Amino acid sequence: MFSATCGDVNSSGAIDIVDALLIAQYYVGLNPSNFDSAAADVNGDSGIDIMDALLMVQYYVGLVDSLPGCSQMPGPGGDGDPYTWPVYSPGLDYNFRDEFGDIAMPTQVLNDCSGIAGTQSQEW
Ligand SMILES: [Ca+2]
Ligand SMILES: [Ca+2]
Repeated sequence: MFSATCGDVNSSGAIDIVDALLIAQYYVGLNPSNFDSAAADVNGDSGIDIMDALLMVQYYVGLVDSLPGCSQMPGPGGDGDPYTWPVYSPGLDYNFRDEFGDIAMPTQVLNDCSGIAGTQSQEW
């Protein structure tokens, strides 16, 4: 399910206890009004049953922080708009020696650490 309103079965704009109740009503054969069954499979098992209603309750009270059947969901958190990263501007003007003075050239290469991509042993 890739609905932007996944979990919000009554299209109220939020996931709350009413959505859980409507899923439960749907499951027991009632025909709740304003019920969007396309948004109801919140555990992603391709069916709508009481497990979806229980998961909605758990999500609503904060016992779980995501709905596995939903790739996007309204409710706590962001507004759904993609984040725009600020422009990267490497304008750093910093002279190490101004702060720390002259430091002697290293005399050993310590290569006993993991993740070393390379060493600098000249033009210090
Ligand atoms: Ca709702
Ligand atoms: Ca389900």
